[in-house]
Amino acid sequence: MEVMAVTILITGFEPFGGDTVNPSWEAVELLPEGVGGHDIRKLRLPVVFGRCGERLMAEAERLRPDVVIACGVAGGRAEVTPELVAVNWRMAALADNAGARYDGQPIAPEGADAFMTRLPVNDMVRAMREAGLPARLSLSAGAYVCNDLYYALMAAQERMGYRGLFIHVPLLSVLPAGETARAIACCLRCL
Ligand code: PCA
Repeated sequence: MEVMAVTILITGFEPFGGDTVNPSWEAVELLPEGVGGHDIRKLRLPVVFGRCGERLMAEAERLRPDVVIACGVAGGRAEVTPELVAVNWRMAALADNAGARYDGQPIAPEGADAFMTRLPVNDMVRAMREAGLPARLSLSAGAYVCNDLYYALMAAQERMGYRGLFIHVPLLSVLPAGETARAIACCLRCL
């Protein structure tokens, strides 16, 4: 099948919470410059509420990608999990890398309650499983910085003309970075 080659901006996060590496960036870094004919651009983001989305939008304004896929680590998970939903909420016990902590409040008081990705997440999960990789669809990205980024990404989707998605990945002890990179590449080939 002929697929249309697109430009994909893919992001990973810096370490946080006392860790020295973030598996999301380790995996993104391992991706080749091109996957399935698509042009891959990479960006490492700070684990800071608000600022992560601002950085991402600045790069998206510059590159004008067709697709933006943001990745982060989810400590307790055993699978690579495309996230269906971004919610308008900040709530986490852990402070971000700038020391900010939120007990439960909207990201954008006037904004939509939630956004759902329109990328083919079911196909992605199937493709990863067929490649022998652990995968499932997730219905919540939480309410820490990953969800914050996802919300900012999706809130700008129409204006920017890209399609967005967030993918949570496991710890390196659960899935080595090379395997996670292979899983992300499976997702990119579904575009
Ligand atoms: N994971 C965190 C933020 C950065 C990251 O990699 C999260 O799941 O919110």
